[in-house]
Amino acid sequence: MKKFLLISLTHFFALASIAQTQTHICGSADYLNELDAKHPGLKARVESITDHSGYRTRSGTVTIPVVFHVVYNTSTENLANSYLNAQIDLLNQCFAHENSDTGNLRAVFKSRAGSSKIRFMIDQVIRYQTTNTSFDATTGSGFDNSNMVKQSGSGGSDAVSPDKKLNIWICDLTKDGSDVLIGYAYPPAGAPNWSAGSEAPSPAFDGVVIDYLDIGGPAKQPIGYGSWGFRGKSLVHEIGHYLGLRHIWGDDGGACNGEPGYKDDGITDTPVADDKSNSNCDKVKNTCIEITGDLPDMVENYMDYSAATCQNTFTKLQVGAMEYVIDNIRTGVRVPVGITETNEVAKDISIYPNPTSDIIYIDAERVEYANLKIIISNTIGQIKYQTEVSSSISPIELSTNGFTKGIYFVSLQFDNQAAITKKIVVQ
Ligand SMILES: [Ca+2]
Ligand SMILES: [Ca+2]
Ligand SMILES: [Ca+2]
Ligand SMILES: [Zn+2]
Repeated sequence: MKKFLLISLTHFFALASIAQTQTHICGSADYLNELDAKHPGLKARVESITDHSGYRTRSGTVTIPVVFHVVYNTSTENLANSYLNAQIDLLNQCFAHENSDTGNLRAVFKSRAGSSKIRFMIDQVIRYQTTNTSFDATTGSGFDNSNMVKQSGSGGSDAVSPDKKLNIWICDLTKDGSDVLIGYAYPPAGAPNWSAGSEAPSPAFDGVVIDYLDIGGPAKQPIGYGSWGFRGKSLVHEIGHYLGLRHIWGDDGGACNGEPGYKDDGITDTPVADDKSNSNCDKVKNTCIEITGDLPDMVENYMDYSAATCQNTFTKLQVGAMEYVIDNIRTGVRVPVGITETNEVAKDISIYPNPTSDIIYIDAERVEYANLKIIISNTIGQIKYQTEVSSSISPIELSTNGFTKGIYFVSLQFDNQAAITKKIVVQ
């Protein structure tokens, strides 16, 4: 018991000292430590299993609908849609390994870089002004204070269909102006490499909580954008957890293979590492010697605590593990009915907010076309609105004023070729 308590305290001291240098911190390992403190020995039972899913189990793209809950106290925290769009773009680039900084990956890891078939689109944006000035995770017990952001009765916003959508709560996680924790996520129940009980305490808490300071991407830099590393990469890391990935150093407090207390991340193509990187980009370090094919520590990996400027890659087997989770565990998390998942064009388009009351935006920026015909029809096929726009307009803004409440279908026809239909709800 004392040993585990010591581990927990040590971790908190580390958090406190790292906070001063504003490092990339995620809470998921802390959650494991907390569970361990509550149930001594649980952490030790974390399985070390070899990845069994292989690379690229998917032939088609799967698109995850994202519900952004912007829970703000000040107007600064009420991030504009441009930040959310930029973040979604960055997610899609990073999960496809098409992000602009992939070239920074060292040659020795190039053959291990994975490109997933997982994409993201905004399903809806919920904005709620709270009287809570911070949801920092160091106040109170465990994540109780942070998880208040997920409860309408506690100054937060309730999850929307967490079995079907990825809920992401954006809020102030700072404490006294410092970032002690940037985000956290729960793996799903039954995820390989995680012990029982690591999942969210209830389905209503499933999803990701992330600091408003690190939402954005190249098209709209996060507010906290600075030299040390906010780049919108924290959400890539947290969604890695949501899809079952562990930290590459195994959350074992600094052990290497063969040493007492060693834990593996369960992914064979991420090199063994003793401990987390300290928010830097040390491409020289090789903390653990692997018996065969020894490699340096992979600081470019999203599941390290290296600087965001350093991170640019998931490995092939990490991709395989995430696709395994989306296809076998989080099987309900898919684009809603009305969206053609297999359509290669569909993944590059987002329509938001959805549901809407008076306006929709169509973001088709990533599709190459000259002219786009837009037709909005109701459920019995009556055309309520149609227009044609050129590719120079993005996002496309359409008013739904005058639409009676209900379900509509938005058909998008690009240059008289690819056509997709997406469902929207006017409320
Ligand atoms: Ca590994
Ligand atoms: Ca380790
Ligand atoms: Ca090594
Ligand atoms: Zn993490």
